[in-house]
Amino acid sequence: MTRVIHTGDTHLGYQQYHSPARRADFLDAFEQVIDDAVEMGVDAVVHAGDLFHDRRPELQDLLGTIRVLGRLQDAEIPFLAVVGNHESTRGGQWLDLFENLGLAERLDATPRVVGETAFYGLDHVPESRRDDLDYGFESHDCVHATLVSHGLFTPFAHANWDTETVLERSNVDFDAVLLGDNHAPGTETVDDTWVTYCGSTERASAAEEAARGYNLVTFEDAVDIRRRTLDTRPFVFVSVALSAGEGAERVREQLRQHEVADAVVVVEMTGEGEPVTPAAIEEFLTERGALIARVTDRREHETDAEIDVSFADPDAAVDERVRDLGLSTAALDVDETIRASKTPDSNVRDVVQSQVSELLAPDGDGDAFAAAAEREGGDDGASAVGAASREANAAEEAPSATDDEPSAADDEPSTADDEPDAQSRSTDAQVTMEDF
Ligand SMILES: [Mn+2]
Repeated sequence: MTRVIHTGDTHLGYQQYHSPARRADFLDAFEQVIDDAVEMGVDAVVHAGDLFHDRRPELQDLLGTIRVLGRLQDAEIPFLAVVGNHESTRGGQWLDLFENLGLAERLDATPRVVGETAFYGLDHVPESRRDDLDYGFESHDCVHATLVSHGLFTPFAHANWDTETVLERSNVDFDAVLLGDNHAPGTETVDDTWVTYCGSTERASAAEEAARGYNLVTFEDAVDIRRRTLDTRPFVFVSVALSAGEGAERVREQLRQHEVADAVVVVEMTGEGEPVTPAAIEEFLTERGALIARVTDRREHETDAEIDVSFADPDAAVDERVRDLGLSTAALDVDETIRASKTPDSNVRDVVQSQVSELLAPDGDGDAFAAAAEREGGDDGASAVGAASREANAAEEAPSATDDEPSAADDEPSTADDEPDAQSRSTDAQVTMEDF
């Protein structure tokens, strides 16, 4: 018998809504998973990618991660992981650092045996490089075998990676495939193999309304997958339908019926009625103790029906567009500096200027200005899946390049204004993507 926790998409370091408290929430959720692992005495914790929110976790995120993983190490529970799309870098992976510290093990094409089960890893591989994969794994002599991977696999929403093909082409017969990337949990069977997403451990976007959690997976005669929920930051979702003549007072009246203390409160206004200033409603909520308040007035947008964008998550639309552009590393770095939440708006201009100056310096990385398509051209066709996926990750610079999930986006819109935060910030910084 082998019993493991299957978690993923922990997105450590994500300062959602520019809130340090939210950043701490992501670490807290991860720590709860580790607490449970120690308490239950599981045989391993399996992490299916996106340990970090982006490619540049900061010292406080690394220290927090080391502290939490250290607790698992004290309990002698291995932490087995693959690299996700958000955290993937060109050089070494952050996971390699933890492996060097003895705090984690990177899964690959070689079996990592835990009890009666062989665990294999397949890092996230960008769509354009999947044809290179031969899904060759070293053989094992265990009762069970499991593949851990990160990507949007069928038959789940937003899928672009065919699970049936993976299973058919793999030379190992897997009992289960433990996945990350899709933040919505779900379990299905494909050709008699269990395929499951554990979901994210904190709400990485307001689209993730359902409770967050992880999977407890037991390999015995059969595979048993159970879901456990986590006690995360309360999110309060309120939709107020206004009738003719109604306005801000009606919205406040509805909101008074909700417990908003310490919560992230996401409000939408629909219907008709008088103009309402979202900022005033947000202030009303923060005065009542809400940690974060975001109010969207959907009434203004109801005539824009033909536009295929959800205003609840404009950053998802921006991510999709960025992916399509096939930008250079330099451009993606600029995009991350502008749009990610960690660089204060007032510093964006200076940070971008120094990033670009470094790259342009005589000893700088001139390749950073090559577009994604050019970078991929140098592939020498690695055959082993582990090597191929590591190389693919090494060449893949876009944390969101193949990420279709709505939750992949950064911050929520802060007002009813349909301009994502990024728009105004990039204007402030006087930098556009065309400059790169
Ligand atoms: Mn993710």
